[in-house]
Amino acid sequence: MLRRGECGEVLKVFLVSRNEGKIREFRELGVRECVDVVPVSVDKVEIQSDDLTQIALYSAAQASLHLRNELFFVEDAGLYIKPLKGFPGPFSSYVYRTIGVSGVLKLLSGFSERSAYFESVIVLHQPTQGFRVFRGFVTGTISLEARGSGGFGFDPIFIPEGHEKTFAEMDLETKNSLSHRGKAFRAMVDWLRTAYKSRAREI
Ligand code: ITT
Repeated sequence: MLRRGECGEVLKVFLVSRNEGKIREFRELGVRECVDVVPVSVDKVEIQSDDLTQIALYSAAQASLHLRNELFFVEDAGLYIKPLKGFPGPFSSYVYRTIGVSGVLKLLSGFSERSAYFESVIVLHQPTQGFRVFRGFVTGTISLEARGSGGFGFDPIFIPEGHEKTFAEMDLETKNSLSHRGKAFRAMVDWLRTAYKSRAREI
């Protein structure tokens, strides 16, 4: 997928996830940043906690039992809706599977204040150096009805600030340029580039 001629040195990093939407987005983000994001599925239990960082750190620790010598990352993300006091937040995956987009819209019926944000927490594992956390946020509002067929999860009801379309009405590149996930990923890549450059200087 990534050719050396276009990118110079391509960094390869494994992504531990089973979420196809998330994998698609990270792969595209990787192509832009000259990082080959290789999805891998590992048996792990997702703990319940009201803290995304704790969930992601626990997932990364479990994955490291299988991928001890690999550069890999996991991501945990959630949608926080202000008038619902942050719900579903860290429970987004469960809420999406149970009441779904239409259930969330029902909970919000009658609310004129509909502000919300997405948060992404990435935990990077570096062999011999342990874990490092990167975060990204995007603020916006919850639409009055579901719109669009792109993306995944709550994308049809999330309108990022300064835009009129929902994430599900945008193409993958546009969503990635604005999203919580894109911001966390670019922070990780910036850090990796600096870390690898200084290591190369030491050698
Ligand atoms: P993993 O295998 O990577 O853990 P997952 O689906 O369990 O996949 P998360 O716990 O991080 O992933 O996701 C929580 C849920 O939040 C996800 O299932 C979506 O419903 C929602 N979500 C997260 N990021 C989203 C995004 O960019 N757009 C829409 N919904 C999102």
